[in-house]
Amino acid sequence: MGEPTTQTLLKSAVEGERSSLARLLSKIERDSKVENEIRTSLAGGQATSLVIGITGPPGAGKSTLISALLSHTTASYEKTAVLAVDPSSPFSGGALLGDRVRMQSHGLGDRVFIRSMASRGESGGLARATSTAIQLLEACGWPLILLETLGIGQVELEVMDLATVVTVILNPGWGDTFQANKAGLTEAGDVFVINKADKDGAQQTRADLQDSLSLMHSPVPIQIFDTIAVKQDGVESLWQGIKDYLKDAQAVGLIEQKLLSRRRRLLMRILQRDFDDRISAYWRSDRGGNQVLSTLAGDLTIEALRNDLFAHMTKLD
Ligand SMILES: Nc1nc2c(ncn2[C@@H]2O[C@H](COP(=O)(O)OP(=O)(O)OP(=O)(O)O)[C@@H](O)[C@H]2O)c(=O)[nH]1
Ligand SMILES: [Mg+2]
Repeated sequence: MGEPTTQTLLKSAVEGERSSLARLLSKIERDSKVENEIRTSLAGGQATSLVIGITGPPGAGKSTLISALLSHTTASYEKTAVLAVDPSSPFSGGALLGDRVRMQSHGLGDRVFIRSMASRGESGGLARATSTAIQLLEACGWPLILLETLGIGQVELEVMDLATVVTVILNPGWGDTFQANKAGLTEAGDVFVINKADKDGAQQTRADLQDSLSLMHSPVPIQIFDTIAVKQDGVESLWQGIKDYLKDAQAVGLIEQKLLSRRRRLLMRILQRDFDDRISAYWRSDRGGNQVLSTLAGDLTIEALRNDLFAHMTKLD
């Protein structure tokens, strides 16, 4: 028996077969052709799942907090998928495995699907295939997706594109250590958390954060929550706060706007990827190769090369 095709796997994943979903996620990570095929197959679908982005500096407690949130999220939405972007390879184990065990110690079984993706040096704290992975989870009927971004402590603009709501996790002392990134992180967030509130300085951090947030103009009130994720302290209030944010955002049309912008972004990415593939095909073709050589020799202008590329790229595969 040969390997099942991508379409066979997709059909079975959409019907609810978790192992097919897991295999497809591995395939789209490894192979951009498969990623394109999945995107194309799912292109007509609507963005309906809620994506909660969980971001913040390294070690802030993002994974621990996600783990603590799961019992609440599954009570509200029945099922929750977790996508955690990890700097290492998905096959290397290590910290990633630790995360998984921590998160899976819930006994929530079928109601939780946890997956990590290797960022492989992509900027913005996300892996290349993350948006396709979200699209796939959506098609497979996961109504809520928690997306943990890499804790790089930089502006996490990418996650803003994908998430319906961005939760920024900070720790006491944030005001002192992350001075340079303050503006970026405060801009990115819809809901803020001061985790490790058992440590000194939580009050001061709240004051600092309130200061930075007072400069923002959000159509929806932005709240700050204190949590001690390791003890589940404050986690229920946080979940209520996220739900309140979603309700307020829905009321002013912000959710619809975000879902639409996610669709637009996906569309743009598909076009960009196709465009890149075609440029590469032209570059490798006899015609393109000769035109490039002529340009390098100074016999052809770059403008002429570009015109030739545009004229011939659609004829190549
Ligand atoms: N004291 C205290 N420690 C915490 C709390 N929450 C998490 N930790 C600890 O902080 C460490 C980092 O937690 P993680 O959940 O792995 O943090 P993370 O943000 O996911 O880390 P990266 O993904 O590596 O950026 C772990 O040792 C946790 O046990 C808390 O509320 N209080
Ligand atoms: Mg983590």
